[in-house]
Order: sequence, then C-alpha cells, then structure tokens
Amino acid sequence: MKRRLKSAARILMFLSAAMGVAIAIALYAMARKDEQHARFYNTGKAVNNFLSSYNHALKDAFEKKDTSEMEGFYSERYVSPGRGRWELKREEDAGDVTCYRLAPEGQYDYRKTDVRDELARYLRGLASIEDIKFKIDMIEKIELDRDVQLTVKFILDGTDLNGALFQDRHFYRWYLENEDTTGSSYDWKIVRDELVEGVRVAGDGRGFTEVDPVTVGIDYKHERDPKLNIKSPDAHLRFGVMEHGFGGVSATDYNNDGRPDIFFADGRRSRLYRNNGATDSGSVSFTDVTKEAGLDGIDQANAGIFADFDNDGFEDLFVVRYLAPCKFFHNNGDGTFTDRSHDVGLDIVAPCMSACVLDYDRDGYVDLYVGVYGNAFADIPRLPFFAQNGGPSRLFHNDGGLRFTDVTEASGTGNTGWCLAVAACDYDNDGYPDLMAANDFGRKNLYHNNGNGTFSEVAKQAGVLDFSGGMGLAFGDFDDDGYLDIYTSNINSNQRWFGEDMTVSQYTRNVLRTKWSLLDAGEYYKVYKLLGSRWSEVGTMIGKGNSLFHNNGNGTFTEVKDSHTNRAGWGWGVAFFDMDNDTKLDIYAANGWISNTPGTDL
Ligand SMILES: [Ca+2]
Ligand SMILES: [Ca+2]
Ligand SMILES: [Ca+2]
Ligand SMILES: [Ca+2]
Repeated sequence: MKRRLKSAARILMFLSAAMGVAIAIALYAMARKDEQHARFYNTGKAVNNFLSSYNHALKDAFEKKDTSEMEGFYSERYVSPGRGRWELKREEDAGDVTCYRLAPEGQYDYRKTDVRDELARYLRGLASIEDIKFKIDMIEKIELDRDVQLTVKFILDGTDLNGALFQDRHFYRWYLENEDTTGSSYDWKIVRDELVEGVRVAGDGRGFTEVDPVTVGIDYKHERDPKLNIKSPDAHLRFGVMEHGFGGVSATDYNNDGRPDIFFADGRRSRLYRNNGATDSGSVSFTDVTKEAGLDGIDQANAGIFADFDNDGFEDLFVVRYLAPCKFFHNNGDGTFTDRSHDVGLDIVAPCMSACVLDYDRDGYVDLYVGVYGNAFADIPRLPFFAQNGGPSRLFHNDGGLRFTDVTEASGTGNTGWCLAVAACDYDNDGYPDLMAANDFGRKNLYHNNGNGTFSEVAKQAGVLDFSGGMGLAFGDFDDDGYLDIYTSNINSNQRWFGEDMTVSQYTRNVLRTKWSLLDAGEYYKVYKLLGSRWSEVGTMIGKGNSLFHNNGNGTFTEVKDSHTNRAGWGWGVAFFDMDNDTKLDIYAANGWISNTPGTDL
C-alpha cells in the first residue's frame, strides 16, 4: 500500500513538473507573439502617420500648384512595371449624376517622374478640394518594421473645372519599404503602386433642396433621455455609450387626410406634427398637434410604430421606450389618441429599442415584434463581437383588436443579442412574413416563419450572419427579380486593419490569461460553430461596413461585395427608396458617431 502511494506521488510530481514546463513554454510563446503584435501595431501606426503626411502634402501641392514635395514619398527605386497612366473614363450617366472609372492607359513601366506628372495632372483638373482622406484599407502582407503591402483608401471631395461637385473613391495597392538607415525609426517610401479600383461620382448637388424645418412649422429638437445622461450624478451606466443611442422618426397619416404626418420619438418629449398640405404656391406647412392629439408627455422613447391594430381604419401608435413602460395609443379617429397601454398588455418594461409589425399567423390582425437591447445599467456587451446577454426580443400576438399575448417562447423568436433594429418581410415568398434582427456587437438573426406559429433561426444557412455592430435593416428588391433583398448597416472603420488576425489572436491570448477564458468558453464555441475556420476574420468583419445581400430565390443570400454600398461610416438607419423615379431602388444610409481626432475612430 505504502509503495503504491509512493509511486502515485512520484507520478503526480512528474505530471506537475511536466505541466509546469508546458505552461512556461506556452507563456514564453505567448510573450513572443505579444511582442510581434506590438511591432505590428507600431508598424501600422507608422504607416498611418505616413498616409496622414501624404494627405497634407497633397493638399499643399494643390494649393501651391507644385507637386515637387510629393516626390519625397516615393523611393528613388520606385518602379511599377506595366502600370501605365491612370485616367478617369466616363461611364454611362446614372440619373442626375455622372460616373467615371479610373482605368490604366497603356502598359508601360512607370517611374517616379511619371507619378509626379500624373499627380500634377490630377490636381490641375480640380477647382477646389473640400476634404481628403487617406486611410489604410487592409494590410495584405507585412514584414514587421521592414516592408508592408497594403491597400489604401483615398477619398477626395471637391469640385471640378466645370463646377460639378464630385467625390473620388480610389483604392490603391501600395508597396512600402522602410528606408530608415538607423534601424530605430520609420521612413516609409512607396516603391511600387497598383490600381485596385477608382470611381468618381459627379453631379450638380441639386437633387434635393434642404428646407429649414422651422420654416415649415417643425420646431422639434432632439433631446436625450435624462436618465441616460452620463454627466448626471444619478446615471450609473455601466455601458456609457448608451447615452447616444436614442431617437427615431416615423411618417404616418394618422388622420386619413392623405398627407403623411411626422412623429418624433424623443428622450424628453415626443412630438406629432400634422401635415397641412401644400399651398397653391407649393409651400408645405406642419402644425405641432402633440397636445391636442393626447400624446403629450411621452419621454424615454426610441421609436413610434404606427399600424391599424384593431382594423378600424385608423393607425394606432405603439411607442418603444427604454427601461420604461412601452405605450400603446388607440387612434380614436377624430385626431385624438387614448392611452390603452395597460389594458392591451403592451406596457412591458425592458431595454426596448425598436419594433416592427407583421401578421405572422395571417389572421388579419397585425402582430408586433419588439427588438430589445441590453440593460446598460446592469451590463456591458459580454463579448464585443458576439454579445448574447441582451434581449430577449419579444413577439406579441394580436388577439383580435385590443389585446396582445406574448408568444416569444412558443414562436422561438427570443433573440438575446443587443438588438438595435428589427424588420419583417416575406423573403422566401411562401406567403408568411419572416423576421430579421440586427444586433450590436454581434450577428444578424433571420427567423423563417414556419407558418404554424413557430419560427426557425436560419441566418447561418441563409448566409446573412453579417457579424458587426449591426444598427439598421432594410428590405427591398433592388434587382426586380421578385425576391426581396437585404441591406444592413454596420460599422465601417478606418481602423479596420487593427482588427486583423494578429490582433484577434492577441485578443485571444489576453482572454486566455483571465478568468473569462473559462466563463466565456461556451460563447467562443458558439462563434466557432457559426463561423468555422473563419473565426479569426471576425475582427475585420466587424469594421467592414454595411452589407448588401442579394436574395438568390432559394432561401439563401449572396453578399454583393462590389456594390459600393458598404462604406457609409458608422451606419445607423438605412432605407431603400426610388429617389429619381426611374423605378430602380436607391439607398439612403444615415450614419453618425462622435468622432475622435481624425484616424482614431475605433
Ligand atoms: Ca386603429
Ligand atoms: Ca396576426
Ligand atoms: Ca416567408
Ligand atoms: Ca431581388
């Protein structure tokens, strides 16, 4: 017995020694990787500084009409074999704008003097510059501190010699080498460049006329929910970003006079403006009818959803509120509303953010789906790219007029992401409306309506996981094939390069060293199950911007990557509409964020 114990102790000692060695090796390997990551980060930062200097020098060159300083950015060894000259070539006119594409002319080798002449020619074609942006798009290859192959995004807003407003969006592939001889600093030079893609869109800027809302009677100014003001000592927000996430606007004809009215959902005082119609001279006016309609005093509101829930011919109002009881107002048909929130069963309290209506069981009564975010007072998004500690979003069945039943669980629609937007449409044309949800810090959910009161989550199979900071959703058949396509809004970041593999693995190492590696192991496994071997790309997916998905007509979607619709800033709301009545759907993508100093927006 004693001998057995002794040998067990020996084995145990050997095992712990082996484990100790394994841990030491792992920690050493991790430290080496950390150091590599730090060099990756510094190289990236130095390249960003190079781009920023290039940007300023280009502006100076335009103002001084002298491109000699630009030569300093190109190596004496610069040569681009077979590059040829890049020229803007006019494409077909698209409505009231003109599109040009940058294309190579000839196939001869390009030298430093050729680039200088090309830049001078380009700048001579401009009458004014409003803004220039030069950013890293992607780092394609990197030898730390030595050379970098990257794609660069160049955006220039200005006017041309004919007075047209235009924007150039060009992508170049630059090969940079560090020509610093001291070995301790960075002196990047371009040794070769290639054209990836270049587009110019020009127009007269008069497609729409801006009207000061006050001149037409709309004196509304947005205010935030006071409880979310982080400057106030009472606001104990764990997730402070929430203070910016408020407000919404709806157009509806609440009094059936054929003219769309406007409702603003507000943090302090929501407002309804009646559209008085146009006078003979064409001028339109609105009147603030909030009080007389019985809608005064609605605060903490994120969205006003108008729909005729009881089929009496007048649009009723559901108000989505954040951690305050949601509201339901019955439209009395005489220009007034009555608060029926409690007796219809919709005075729910949750971090509600958005809502949409759909008659999911086709009983003739519109049902309601409410998108629920996370509780910013109690939580932060658990994982920045896969937060599942929000919600649940909720589906309410309309029981035939003015009574609703929560059917979230039975229907399988309780999305637990930090949901910012929901939308309904019958994407597979089976006659039953389906549901989609956009989640902040996560993926999209697509709920296929099975036609029997239940839904199946099919985002992965349908190809619309679309990992990012999901903000908005829109359905529209942009190619007129009879199947509704999807446009989502996400974050497009100038610092997307910082989300590349090396940073994701750095993040993984950091997590491994904390208790979270055990606590969140299940969440990481879920991400892996969704993305498979592509999991390490999640960092770049997050910052890549809005997505346009074409409906293949068989229940799946394909992202239209060359549609030029993804770079719309930090996306918020999105909509399809036909701006010029040519029957082809256009897109309006709102964006907005509190930007830091240029180049540091993530
Ligand atoms: Ca009604
Ligand atoms: Ca229904
Ligand atoms: Ca369907
Ligand atoms: Ca379509």
